[in-house]
Amino acid sequence: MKSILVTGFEPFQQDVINPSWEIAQALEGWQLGNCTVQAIRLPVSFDDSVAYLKQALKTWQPDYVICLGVAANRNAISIERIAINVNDAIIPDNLGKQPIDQSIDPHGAAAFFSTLPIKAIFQKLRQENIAVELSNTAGTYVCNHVFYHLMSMIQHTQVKGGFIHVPALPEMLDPNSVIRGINLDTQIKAIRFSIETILNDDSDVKVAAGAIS
Ligand code: PCA
Repeated sequence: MKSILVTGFEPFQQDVINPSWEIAQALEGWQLGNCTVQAIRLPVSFDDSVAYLKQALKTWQPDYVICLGVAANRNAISIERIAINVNDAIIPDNLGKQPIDQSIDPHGAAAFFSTLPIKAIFQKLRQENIAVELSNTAGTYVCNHVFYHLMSMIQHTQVKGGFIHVPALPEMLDPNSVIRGINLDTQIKAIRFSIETILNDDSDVKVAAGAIS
C-alpha cells in the first residue's frame, strides 16, 4: 500500500471557511489503485503548521505529499513550482506572529523546487477544462513557509511533494469582485485529477507554462 498525504489549512483573516481544508477532508480515505489519501488540517501559524506537518510525516510515512492552501486573489488552480527561503507576512498569522524579511532557514537553500510532476498536472487539468496555471511564487506567507519546510524535510528521501494553491469559493467573494473563484466540487475534482496524474506517472512532461514577466 502507498499513501498520499493531503494537507489543508484552517480559515484565516475574516473567512470562516478555507477551501483547501474542505478539499483535503473530502479526499480523506479516497483510494486509487493501491494508494490511500490521508488528510490533515494545518493551523495558519508559522510555527505550529510545520510542527503538525512534521508529525504527520512521521505518523503516516507517506509516499507523496500535496500541501494545499487558498490564494483568494487567484482565478485558477495554481500549481506551485518553487518555495523560497523568506517569510514576509503582510498580516499576522492566526497566533499573531508576523515575521518580516526573515529567512525561513538561515542555513538552508535559497529555494526548493516541487518534486511533483507539475507540468503533467497542469496539462491534465487543462485537458479537463479546469482553470489552471503554473505559478512561480507561492507568496511569502504561511503557505510558502510550509512548502519550504516540506521540501526541506523530504529532500533526501524518496518522498515526492509540492504545493497547490486553490482559488476562493464563489460564496467567499464579493459579488462585484473581478475574481470569480471556483466551486468546491470542481476544486475537489482538480485535486483528484492531480493525484491521479501523480500516481500514473512520476515523470513530468515538457509543455510550456512559464511566464515572461
Ligand atoms: N493560504 C495562506 C495561508 C493559509 C492559506 O490557506 C497562504 O497562501 O499563505
